[in-house]
Amino acid sequence: MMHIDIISAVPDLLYSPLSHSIVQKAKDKNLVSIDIHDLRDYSVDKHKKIDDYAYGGEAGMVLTPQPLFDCVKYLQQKRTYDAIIFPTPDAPVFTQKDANTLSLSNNILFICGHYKGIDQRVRDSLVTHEWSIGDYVLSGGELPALVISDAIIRLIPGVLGDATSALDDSHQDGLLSAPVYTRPAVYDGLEVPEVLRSGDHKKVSEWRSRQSEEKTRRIRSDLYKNVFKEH
Ligand code: 6GU
Repeated sequence: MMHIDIISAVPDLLYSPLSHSIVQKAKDKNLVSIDIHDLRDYSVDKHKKIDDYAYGGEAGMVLTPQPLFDCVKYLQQKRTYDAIIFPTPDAPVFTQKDANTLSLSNNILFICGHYKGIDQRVRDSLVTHEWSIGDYVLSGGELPALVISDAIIRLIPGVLGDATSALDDSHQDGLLSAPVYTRPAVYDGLEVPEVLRSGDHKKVSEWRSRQSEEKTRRIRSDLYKNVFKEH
């Protein structure tokens, strides 16, 4: 079973998103277990302080090395990590390819930063992978750690049934997914495309590929070019 540890100074941000839907189903099936660790529990400071001012006069607080080193060292006595991940905006963007690779891991550890970030020595000495989840700024690493965890967990074999297979997902083949429809065939005059109701599996498959390609070219030309090597 895959195990995920998450170290956070704001652990309450993490519980609910990991207790519902696909992630909860994966836990129920014993395909993943997740432990959340409150960084403050590892501070040896008498006021449980975990941050301090940045050297050099930069604005904002920085998570201090001691609680992070002690927490990671403690966890490393229990497990050997395939990846110690620091979600941060100053890193390469996390992709489906990265999710596919990580879904084969046994043990993953996330270190969530808050405030201005974490002391660079933690990144240099402990962290093995750094990812951003997109080009915008969030208040901390908790939401990114949840996003990355969800992307990984749903790919663990057995988590999704055949009916919800990850193979059809947007991005799995580098393209966006085709539109989907359900009953009724006509809703308030709005029709489901005829081809999807035809029962002709070859035609349906061709239609879906075409839709997928056209939609990707229209709204994500960056992805389209990567797949079709066109410029
Ligand atoms: Cl991984 N962290 C933060 N704080 N902001 C982000 C991000 C990560 N990815 C995009 N924005």
